[in-house]
Amino acid sequence: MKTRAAIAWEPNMPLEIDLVDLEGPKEGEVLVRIVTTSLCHTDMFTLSGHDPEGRFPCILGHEGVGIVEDVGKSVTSVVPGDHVIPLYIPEDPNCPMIRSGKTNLCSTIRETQALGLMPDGTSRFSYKGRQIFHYMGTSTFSEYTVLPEIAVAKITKDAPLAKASVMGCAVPTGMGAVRNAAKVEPGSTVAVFGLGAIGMAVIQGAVMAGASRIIGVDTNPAKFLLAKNLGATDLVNPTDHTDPIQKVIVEMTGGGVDYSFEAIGRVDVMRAALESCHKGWGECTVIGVAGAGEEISTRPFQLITGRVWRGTAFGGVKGRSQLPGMVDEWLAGKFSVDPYITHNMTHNQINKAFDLLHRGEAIRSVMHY
Ligand code: NAD
Ligand code: AHE
Ligand code: ZN
Repeated sequence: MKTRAAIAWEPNMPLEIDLVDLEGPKEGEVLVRIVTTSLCHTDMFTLSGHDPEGRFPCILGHEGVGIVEDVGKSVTSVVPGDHVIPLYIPEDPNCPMIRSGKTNLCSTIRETQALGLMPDGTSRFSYKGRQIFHYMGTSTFSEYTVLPEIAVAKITKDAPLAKASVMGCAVPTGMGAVRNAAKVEPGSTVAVFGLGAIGMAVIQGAVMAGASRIIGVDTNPAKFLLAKNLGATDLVNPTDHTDPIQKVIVEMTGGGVDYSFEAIGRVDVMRAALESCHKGWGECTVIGVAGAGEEISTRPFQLITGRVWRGTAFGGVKGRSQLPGMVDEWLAGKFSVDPYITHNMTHNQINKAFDLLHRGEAIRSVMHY
């Protein structure tokens, strides 16, 4: 079949909308019609050419929601008509990583996914006979996409598809980082570095966890109003201070925060976030994705004196067994996704979404097919 898709032909070039050939689902795969998709910083990061796993030409997009249109042989868990969220971290109950019970990092199809291919080592996308790579196993910037059955989470049909795309990455990543990685307790102090959608979801998660103080940090003060509305108690712009930001936060909190989160992808800020933590127990969770060749460093003394550095992908959320429950929480009014959606546009306007995110003007742009 043909599908309308935004093709990333090479790094740092605008995406081109065109009709692409898509092969139907093979055994264990499903065909999904994406209804809405939103733009995450990670798509922009890969387009920048700094992602060591970025392969071109490809169809980007990993934050979306859609409807199952067709299923391949042996698919049993979804049927046409089901509403699903594509998962860039699948959940295969037979995967040893999942069976360990210790992680959400399912490894069943990780190798081929990183190569931009389906589990059988081929791509379903092509353009005039030329292979186009998948991206993060999801490629939601195509109206129709093919995914392994283990990479779709079936959600309730009550969830409005016009808004649910942000449940594909931003919300579970930030909230999950608070709940599953840091395990923030009531009364904790929290610092959030980077107030994009991920940082905002950390704030929302920290409020829900009962944090007593939530310090939002961003170099773009345009982000402060939303962060405050979501529950940040303090807002700090590092450029307003001559001291390093970690010194500012340690002074503000009388020794450092209990939990910090880096949601930017800058290794210097990852260090600052660790060093903003309280001696003896402060824990820093890295969420931001840094470019190829980047490394983090600090004085080992920071760790010897009780601070902890950790990271998380997709907030530690297991997509098939836990994400549907988070969607239910949203629908039950435990939190709202509305604040994340600053822009709505058509899929044809996708390059505008990149511009808005790049300029720091959007939290999430939701694109409607
Ligand atoms: P975003 O671009 O919307 O937000 C980043 C924010 O960081 C912006 O508000 C920007 O002003 C701020 N910022 C930039 N430099 C700064 C600095 N030096 N100090 C303070 N603030 C600064 O991005 P996003 O979509 O929220 O994603 C954030 C990061 O999280 C990205 O690196 C993304 O790739 C990553 N991410 C990781 C996961 C995961 O599973 N680990 C999931 C989603 C996104
Ligand atoms: N390909 C990059 C790493 C990118 C990365 O860390 N991706 C996150 C999700 S970001 C979503 O917005 C992730 O899931 N990581 C776990 C995994 O297995 O990829 C690189 O550096 O090679
Ligand atoms: Zn993302």
